[in-house]
Amino acid sequence: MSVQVNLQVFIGIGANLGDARASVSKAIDALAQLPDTTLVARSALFGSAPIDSSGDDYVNAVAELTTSLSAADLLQHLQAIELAHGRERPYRNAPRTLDLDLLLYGDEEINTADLQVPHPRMTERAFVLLPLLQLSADISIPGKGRAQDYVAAVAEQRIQELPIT
Ligand code: PH2
Ligand code: MG
Ligand code: MG
Repeated sequence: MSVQVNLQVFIGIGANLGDARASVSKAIDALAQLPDTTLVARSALFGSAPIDSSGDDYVNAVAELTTSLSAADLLQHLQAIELAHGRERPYRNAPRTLDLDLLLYGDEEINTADLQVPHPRMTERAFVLLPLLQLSADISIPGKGRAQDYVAAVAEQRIQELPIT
């Protein structure tokens, strides 16, 4: 008999095309429906200025899951949800209807052609760090240390928590 191991996983969610707020909320609902996966918590929605990107302000959030899916299977599911929301990839960091990034997968470090975990730029981005820290104030990032220690360096990035509507 094989034992199913549930890992704690964090997903970064972003959108800045179409009804971004609705897309992020629907994406969280879709994450809750994934097989062998439980949605544990979700951050508030944040509005943030595009970083190395263009177009409207982004809506960003982070979701915490537990899952027994492999990282590769989880990535496939994330890409399927992106596609279901009309995601196109005309060029790098183009405005997008929905972006789902695997930020943390347990304490694993993964470096394959398709997937790098922890997400390589997560410590440089307020739109990842602030929602992540809402869910887990003392979280550590494998290979990088405490997420909290990176916040001061992103203080100039414009971001605000959006009011609940
Ligand atoms: N995602 C990017 C590039 N730039 N900027 C903001 N504010 N929010 C994002 O989600 C975002 C970005 C690439 O995925
Ligand atoms: Mg991204
Ligand atoms: Mg992405």
